[in-house]
Amino acid sequence: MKLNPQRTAPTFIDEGVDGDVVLTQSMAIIEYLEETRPEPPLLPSDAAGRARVRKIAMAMVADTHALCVQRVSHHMANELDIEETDIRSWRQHWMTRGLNIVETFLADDPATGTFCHGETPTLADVILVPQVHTSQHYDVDLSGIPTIQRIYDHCLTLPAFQKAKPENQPDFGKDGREASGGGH
Ligand SMILES: N[C@@H](CCC(=O)N[C@@H](CS)C(=O)NCC(=O)O)C(=O)O
Repeated sequence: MKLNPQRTAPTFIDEGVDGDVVLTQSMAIIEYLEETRPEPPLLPSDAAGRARVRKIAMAMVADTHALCVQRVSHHMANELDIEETDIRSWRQHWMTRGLNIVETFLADDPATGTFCHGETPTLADVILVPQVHTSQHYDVDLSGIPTIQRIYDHCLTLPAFQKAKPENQPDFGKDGREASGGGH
């Protein structure tokens, strides 16, 4: 609570010579890492490319993930008496819609490569992979997003993405739920 009054994951602490930097909000953290550890870059060198990468990421972070987090479903269940099956259907609706929109951003755009943007991973892939993982967890129909599926499958062949999987985190399963990434 002291470090992160919003009580969300992640909270990031960077130990610096002038004291700790404590950050929350994944986009702010990733951009901080980009500025403080610029190699390898997670954002393209051109402004239009950076805007495209941020567009893909924000369609997930702001327009999809935010509607499907635990505090939203808890409010629906506990304050609004909405049934679990309806909450599940709400989550599936917004996840399907968000991923379908990102699929239209990616499919047939020459800027899309092996990854969301070109031939190296960017902030867009860093955000997209956990959203696909979460959607699988909630049995979202992923059949209509072949470009995303291709990029997701490729990312998961890379050690950095494998290392970041929820089941490879030290707190995974500690409270009976998936602790990092599956908990939302
Ligand atoms: N926009 C925030 C969202 C943070 C967030 O909601 N994280 C989830 C875990 S993926 C969480 O803490 N859920 C707990 C809850 O909703 O109470 C970010 O990108 O960091």
